[in-house]
Amino acid sequence: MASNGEPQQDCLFCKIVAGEVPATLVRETETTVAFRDINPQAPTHVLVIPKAHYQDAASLAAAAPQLMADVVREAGEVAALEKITPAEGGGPHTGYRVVFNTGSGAGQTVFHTHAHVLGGRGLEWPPG
Ligand code: D5M
Repeated sequence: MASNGEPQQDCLFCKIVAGEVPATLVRETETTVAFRDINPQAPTHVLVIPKAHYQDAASLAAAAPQLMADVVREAGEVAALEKITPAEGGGPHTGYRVVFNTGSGAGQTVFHTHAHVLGGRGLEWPPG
């Protein structure tokens, strides 16, 4: 699929950006949207996406590094909103993980870059 920043007709997350598919929004900026994952894997499980369509994190970083920076910064803003940053006291359920699944072999199912922001419970390492 093209990965040039243009909306893709058959892309679920482009449809969320366009308001054609409902989502539970957490934050929105000029360039990004953050919404709750429909199948949460942790008490906080929010997806941060660029509004522009790029198929994965690496292609986004290569084509539009400032936009990638926006996504990563927004992941931190979401964590702060959800009170799961280490600054919240370093208890057992602070600290969070930002994950970009890249490629179907790594579990990527939606080919519009998204950062999973996961937290609110203990997170094991290595991940499965
Ligand atoms: O992550 C894709 C994620 O997208 C997966 O965790 C489910 C989530 N998802 C799928 N459809 C929706 C809608 N409609 N709203 C919110 N979240 C959704 P991946 O890394 O590609 O497997």
